Parts: sequence; C-alpha cells; structure tokens
Amino acid sequence: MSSPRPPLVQNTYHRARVSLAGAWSYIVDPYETGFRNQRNWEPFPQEGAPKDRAFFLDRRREGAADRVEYDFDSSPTMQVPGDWNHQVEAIRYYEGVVWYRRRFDHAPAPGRRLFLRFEAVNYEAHVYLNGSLLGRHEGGFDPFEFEITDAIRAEGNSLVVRVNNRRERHTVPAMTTDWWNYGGITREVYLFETPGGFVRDYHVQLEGGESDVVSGFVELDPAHEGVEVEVAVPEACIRVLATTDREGRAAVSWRAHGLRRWTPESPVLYDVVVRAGGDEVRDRIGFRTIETRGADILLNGEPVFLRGISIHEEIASVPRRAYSREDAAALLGHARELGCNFVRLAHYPHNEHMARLADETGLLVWEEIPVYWGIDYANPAVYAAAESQLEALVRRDRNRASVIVWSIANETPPDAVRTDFLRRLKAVVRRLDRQRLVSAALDRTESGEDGGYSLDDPFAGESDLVSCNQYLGWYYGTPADCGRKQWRLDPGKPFFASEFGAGARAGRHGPREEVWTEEHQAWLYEEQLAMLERLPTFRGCSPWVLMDFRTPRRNLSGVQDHWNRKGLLAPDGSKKLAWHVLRAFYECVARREARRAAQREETSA
Ligand code: GCB
Repeated sequence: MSSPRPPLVQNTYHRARVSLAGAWSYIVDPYETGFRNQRNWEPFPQEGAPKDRAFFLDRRREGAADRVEYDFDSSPTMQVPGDWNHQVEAIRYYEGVVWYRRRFDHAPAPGRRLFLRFEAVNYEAHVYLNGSLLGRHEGGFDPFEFEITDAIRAEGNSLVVRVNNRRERHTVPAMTTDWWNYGGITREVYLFETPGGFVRDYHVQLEGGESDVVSGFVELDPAHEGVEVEVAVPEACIRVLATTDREGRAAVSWRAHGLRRWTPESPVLYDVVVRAGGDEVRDRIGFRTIETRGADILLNGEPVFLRGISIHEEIASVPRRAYSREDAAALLGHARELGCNFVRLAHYPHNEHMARLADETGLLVWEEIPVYWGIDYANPAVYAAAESQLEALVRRDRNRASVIVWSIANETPPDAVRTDFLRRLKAVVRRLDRQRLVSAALDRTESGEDGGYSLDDPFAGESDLVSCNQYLGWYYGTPADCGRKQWRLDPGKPFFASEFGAGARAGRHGPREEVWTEEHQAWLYEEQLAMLERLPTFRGCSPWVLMDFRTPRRNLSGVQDHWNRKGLLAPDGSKKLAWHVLRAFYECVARREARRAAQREETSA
C-alpha cells in the first residue's frame, strides 16, 4: 500500500530508460538502528517528515562529525536486481531490514520528466533520493514509481532504499507461506523519461460476445481537456482519433474487422501506436475474447481446455528469485515442453516479462495476488494492501492478450468477513477490466454419506471459473481413493483443478505405494487425472507444481531439506516420472480438442 499516487505509467519498458542495475552497497540492520534516531546515526526521515531534511548518507561529504557508525562507502555490495538470500550466505534465512545505496549521475534533457521505477521490492520499501523521502511502498511483487524531475541532480545522486521483508500479521501475504520469502530489490530498477505532457495510461481490448469491437481509453498527464489522441494499428490500417475530457481521458473504439485473433497456436501481436501532444508510445498487443458459456471457456468464441501448470517465480538451480526475460523464457519453456497452453503464475504477481513472453509465444495466463493463508481479513489496512497489489497488477497487465484469469485468493477459509473482502476485490477487478475471468483457488468441501466433494464456498458462485485445490491421495487418502470419489459441482460453470500433487524426491524409486518416490507421484497423477476427466464440467488444470521450490516450512531431513518436492522437475531440471504422465495426458487432450474443433468447423460449414 502506498500513499495516494497517480496510477502507474503504462508500458515503461518501451520508454527511454536508464537501468540502475549493478552493484549496490548494503547494510544489514536487524535492530532497526537506521530508524531509531541513534546519536551516531542520522535520523532517517520517515513518512510525514520534512522532505528537505539532510540525509545521513551525505554527512561525511558535508563535513559531519567523525564518530559515525555506518558507512555505505566501506560497506559490501550486492547485485541489484536480485534477492539477498542467494547472494550473501550470512543472510540466506534473514527476514528484516537491509539498507541499500546506489550513487548515480543523470541529467534529464530540458523539458522532459523523469521517473524512478522499481519493478518490485520485497516487501516494504522506503525510498530516499538525496536525503529526502520520496515515499514508501508496501507489497513485495508489484511495481511502483516516483516522479523525480525536480529531485534529481545532474551529478552525485544518492539513492537509498530501506527494504524490510519481515512477515507480519498485517502484511499480504501474512505470517505463513509455502514459499521462500526472498528479500531485497528483487526486480529491475530504472529511470524513465517522458515529455512534459505524456500518455500515462491506455487500455485496448476486444469486447466479448458478438460485438466485434475493440474499445479502450487513453489517459494523459497532465489531465488537459480537448487534446487530440491517436491510436493506430498500422499493419491493419487502423487509425482512430479522439479528444480528451476534463479528466484527460479519451475513449477509443473501432471495429475489429480484419484483425487476426490471438490464440496460443497463433499468437498474433500487432504494433499499436498511441500518440498525444508530443508523446508517442508503442506496444505489441494481441486481440482475443475470453468468456464462459455454461461450463465452457470460450476463447474467441471457441471452447478451450486449459492444459496448465502452476509455476513459482524461482530459478531453482541457484536457487533465487526469477526476474529477467531470460528467466521467464526458461520457466515458460518448461511449460511448453510439457505440452501446456496455460500457466498459473502462483501465488503473487510475477514479473512483467512473464506475461509479455506469454503474449509472444502463445501461452494463456492466470495471474494472482498473495491473498493466501492466514490473512487478517478484518483489518482495513490489510484490505488496502491487497487492493493496491491487485490494482497494480491489473493496470500493468491488462493489455496482455495472454492473461485471461485474475485470481484474487488462494485457499482462504470462507466466512462472512473473508467473503466480503473477496467481493470488494472482485469489484476492483471489474472496475479496471470488464472482460477477463475472475477466480480464486478455493478449498473443496466434503459432505454427505459418501464424503463427496463440492465447493460450498460462497465465492464459488461469484467466480467465472470455479477453481479448486485438493490433495486427495497425498494429504488425505491414497491415490486409489480418486477412483471412488464423488463430486457435486455446479453444472453451469467451468471447473478448474487449480492444484493437486504429491511430493517426490527426484531419483528416489520404489513401489508406487511408497511415498516420496517418483513412482508414487506418477501414480497420484494417473489417478487424479482419471478422476478429473470423469467430471462433466472439467475444463482444465494447473497441477502443483512445475519445479521443486524452496520453502522454509518443509523440514523433513534427507527428503525435503527446505524444499517442497511436488515439482515435476527437480531443481537441476531433471524430469520426474510424473512429468511424463502429465505430458502424455496433455498430448491426448490436445489431439482430442483438435478433433472437436475440426468437427465443429465441419458442422458449421
Ligand atoms: C497448497 C498451496 C501451495 C502449497 C501446496 C502444498 O494448497 O496453495 O502454496 O505449496 O498446497 O504443497 O501443500
């Protein structure tokens, strides 16, 4: 959550940028000395403090007293972007405060505006430029930015970031997660420039249903009325003009005739150019529709089955947080090899490269915010943190054709307060994006004499895609129980198996009844898939999980060693037996879906 700021600038990757990647000095500060106003530390201005207060980092140069018990100049450095856990052995398990500093020179061209953008800092960031607090941001996986046009100096800027990744009851996620709490400036940091008046935001997408219309808006900063705005798709000979209203917004729409549809098999992207005043910004955008009809998910009006996999944003071979385009290519490459047309980016917003690459290579995407176990739903500050993360994600990625699902929660025990929390989040999504599917990974309920499964969660009725995590055959029962399990599902909605899985230590073999063996995991996959295939509304799944991942809560020595072993791939990339089971299933499904599509075409001809 941040103090009210204007909405994020759209598509900053296509602006003139200067990266601040590289070696940053750091100070590990477990006792919060930097915030405590100690005699030998200059007080750090906190929120509400005067902006012009001298900042301690410049003290030495400005002739301050000798006895100063910190010194960035003599401190060690680490690479930004990058989590601290994998870079500095001594703080691999650390959760707390680390101060970062980077000096840089930059002289913006006259008349240009300059912004400082962080793609993500986990979890809380206080950002200081030349001794003044630019602001604070809360949320470990969403971008934030500050305009620094007036705060920058041509030479000798000192940028300091206090990063705090302490888990708290009031954070989102909260105290318990089943993933590694990688701390630090985990994604890219850069400066970007715009003209004095510029295109702050835009959104264009194909409307659902039969309408065949692309609609959207362009928003300018500053918000001047009566400015002419142009949106062009040169390859399709489309050029639309509109004029801004008092809010600096202009609605645009055009008929989509002649625009080829984006699909995973043919991920067509068009150059889209947005011009206004002296500004021009270019994007690559695909056009497709996504909706549901009864139990079917329709992509461009045609039923689609989601051959998915759940993915954490981690490069397990190191292990470290993933953040770059190369990292995205590696993770999504595995999904493609598995035969997927869909990925679930669990359990928090992944970096922007993931959705951009999915757009380019043809993968459908589920994006999610970390409203996860143990959230304090009754706390308004917690709601505000969740909302701010959701809003940043939707604003960042709503021009991506690949993204078809916004998921707002994972395994959240239903009660009235939680349900109200989720409903409010859903309303936020609907305000920002009318078209995509809204979902949440819900828990199954067991009921009746047969112990059948259903989804009695009230949010199931509010989800476009009814999604369920269940671990039958792993946390409860054996894989053989899948054959007997009854399900009672809403016949009028698509059912999506957002998680199932079993742990297996790669290289461990034995009879299929023996847990932690690859055989056991493969057996679980066979039984689960057979069970799900029997459900008439089953329209896809994203089993748990692509790769083994680091997590401090998995303590079984010799097997887990702080890894969740439900990966289909081991950390070194080697394939477990279950990989081949899922791969074969997806091959079959892809053939079946292609046959059905051909039949539909025949009947309609
Ligand atoms: C779940 C969670 C996921 C865990 C997984 C597990 O239900 O959504 O974050 O990692 O189970 O392995 O238990």
